Order: sequence, then structure tokens, then C-alpha cells
Amino acid sequence: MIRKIVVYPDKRLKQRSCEVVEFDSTLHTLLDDMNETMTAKNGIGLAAIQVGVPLRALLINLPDEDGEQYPENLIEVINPVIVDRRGSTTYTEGCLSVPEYYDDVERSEWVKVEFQDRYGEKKSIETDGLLAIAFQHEMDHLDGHLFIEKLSFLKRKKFEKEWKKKLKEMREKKK
Ligand code: Y12
Ligand code: CO
Repeated sequence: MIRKIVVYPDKRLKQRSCEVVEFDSTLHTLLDDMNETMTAKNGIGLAAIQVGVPLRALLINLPDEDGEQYPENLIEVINPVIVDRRGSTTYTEGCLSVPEYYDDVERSEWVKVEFQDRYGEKKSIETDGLLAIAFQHEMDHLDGHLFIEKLSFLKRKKFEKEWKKKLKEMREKKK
């Protein structure tokens, strides 16, 4: 089932998500729905809070060299912790909760992440490039943070002005 995406400035995006303790069918349905939602919206990463569920669960599915996303490349990540990080890199990020806005964000270049899979099995990954950026972006959601919080003061001010205008236009379109 495709779920509704929570869009900025919805307060739910600011909350800290809770640890997953039950690796049951409710969690599996949530992960399946998140995957369907992410795919339908052309996303490459999605955290549970973006569909309104405050649990420490996220998905990443990066496109292959041919630009296509494949189900076998899906990574399901539960209760992740970054245990080591190195370097720094900048990438132009976007987020399904802040549609049509992209900006440069600086993050660690390499990360080691420990997490659990949908069955509660412990996993570990050491990664760099786009996957490292995706992990950090999605894990920020679990702590109630969005990439726009990393913008400079002036860029953020410009963003808020443009966003208010966009929301007003969207509301008027709905009337
Ligand atoms: C690098 C940078 C950011 C991430 C986090 C995951 N971000 C996304 O998955 C962003 C998806 C996105 C998709 C859009 O396309 C549609 O909604 C059809 C989009 O464009 C519009 O909203 C029009 C914006 C963002 C991981 C790695
Ligand atoms: Co996001």
C-alpha cells in the first residue's frame, strides 16, 4: 500500500523516532509499504517518520549504473548507529518530504554503520559515496532532522520564503 508522505513543515518530522523492538508482521508490512511508497515517488531513500511512523527504520535503494532501481539492491535498515566516520564530501541532496528543493550539504565521506535487518539480525556496513550520504540523510530523519537545517543562515531564509509561497500556491490550487 502506498502511504502518504509527510511534508515539511509538518511537526512530526521534528520528532525523535523510537527504537524498533518487535520484528513482527506489523514491521514487515511497514517496510513493504515504505518500499512501495518510495518506488512510486521516485525516491532513493525513505525513513519511517516520512510516512508518519516514528520508528527507527529506513530504506535505501540506489540506482545502478544504468540509472534503474532494482529490488535486489534494496537495503532495509533498523535501529542504525554510525560507529565510525571519516572525511568530508558535499552532495546536492533532495528529500521526498521537501519536494522540488535541492541543495548542497556537507557530510562524512565514509561511514561504518551497525544496524539490524527486518528479522532483528545484526548487520554492519562500511561505505562511501552516495550510499554513505544516503545513510546519513536518512538517519538524520530518525533524530528529527532535515537536510535544510544544514543550509547557511541566508540560504535557509531564502528557502523558507520560497517554501511559504509554494505552500500558499498549493493550497489555492486545491480550493
Ligand atoms: C543522496 C541525497 C539524498 C538522499 C535522500 C533520499 N532522497 C530522495 O529519495 C529524494 C527524492 C526526490 C524525488 C523527487 O521526485 C518525485 O517526487 C517524483 C523529487 O522531485 C519532486 O518532488 C518533484 C524530489 C526528491 C539520498 C542520497
Ligand atoms: Co529525506
